[in-house]
Amino acid sequence: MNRFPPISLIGVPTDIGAGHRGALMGPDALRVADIDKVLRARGLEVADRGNLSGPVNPWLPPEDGYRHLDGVIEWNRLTMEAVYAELSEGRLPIMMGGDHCLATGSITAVARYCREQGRKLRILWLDAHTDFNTSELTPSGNIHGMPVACLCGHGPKGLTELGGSKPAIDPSMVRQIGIRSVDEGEKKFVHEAGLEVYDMRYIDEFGMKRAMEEALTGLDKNTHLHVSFDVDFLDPSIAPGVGTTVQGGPNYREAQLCMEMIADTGRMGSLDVVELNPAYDDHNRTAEVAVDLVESLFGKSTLIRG
Ligand code: NNH
Ligand code: MN
Ligand code: MN
Ligand code: MN
Repeated sequence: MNRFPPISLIGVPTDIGAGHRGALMGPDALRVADIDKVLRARGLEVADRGNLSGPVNPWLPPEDGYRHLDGVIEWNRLTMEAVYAELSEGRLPIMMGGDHCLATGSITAVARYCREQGRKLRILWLDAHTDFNTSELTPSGNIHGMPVACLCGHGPKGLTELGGSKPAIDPSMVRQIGIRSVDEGEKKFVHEAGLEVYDMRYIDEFGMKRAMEEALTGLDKNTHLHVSFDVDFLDPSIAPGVGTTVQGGPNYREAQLCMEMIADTGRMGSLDVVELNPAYDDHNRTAEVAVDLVESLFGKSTLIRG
């Protein structure tokens, strides 16, 4: 019935790259919201691999433009290995963060797997933020604001060379959706790099449908689609449980449409769900919305037109 490979849930409980504490509880909040059961109910095979274990968050101020660089590198190394292991077994990894710095490890693994398999890679970055800061540009030193830059080769060696000396990805592989908070220097760098951004102004003017049609253009049978879902992509009225809320995000229906259009491609091969922060949530409401949207990524649809 479904066309997805078996799924592996990988919990990565750390907030080492964030500016607020609490995202380390994200994986368990997703479990409490029944992420495994909901996917099994769709006929999918799901294995929960449990949580990775890495260094504690020492909660120190930034040094030379990076907060906790060594710890961030270690957690990303662990994440890369775990995600790569699942892909090599033909499985679809869902990396449950944890903060968004972890997408560096996750996507480095996906990019390596795609290179080895001779597959093309398209990355959908669903986020309020572009995460394209460097140590010179960052206003905070928080590395969760830097993973796209690191993946494109701009950042400290320990993160840019996680998977070898060449950058893991090229900016042309990335489509960013829902963007509405970009730092001044970061904005200039996003333009220089040529990242394709569907910001909230674009979504206001042309709608989520058009944004997603554009972002998904050019996929073919040989394309692996990676979705990096930062929960702060969503409007805070439906998703208060994140460290960095930004007003004016996609509402529930827009977010559903986004996920359903991704599901319709049948190309999703890996997923990150990051930045969920139960310390800021209202009961477990944001985790439940995130799981509901993940369900849609795997084919749940409100479409009855057939
Ligand atoms: N741009 C800000 C910074 O770099 C915020 C990043 N926060 C995020 N990114 N949640 O997705 O500090
Ligand atoms: Mn992010
Ligand atoms: Mn964000
Ligand atoms: Mn549901």
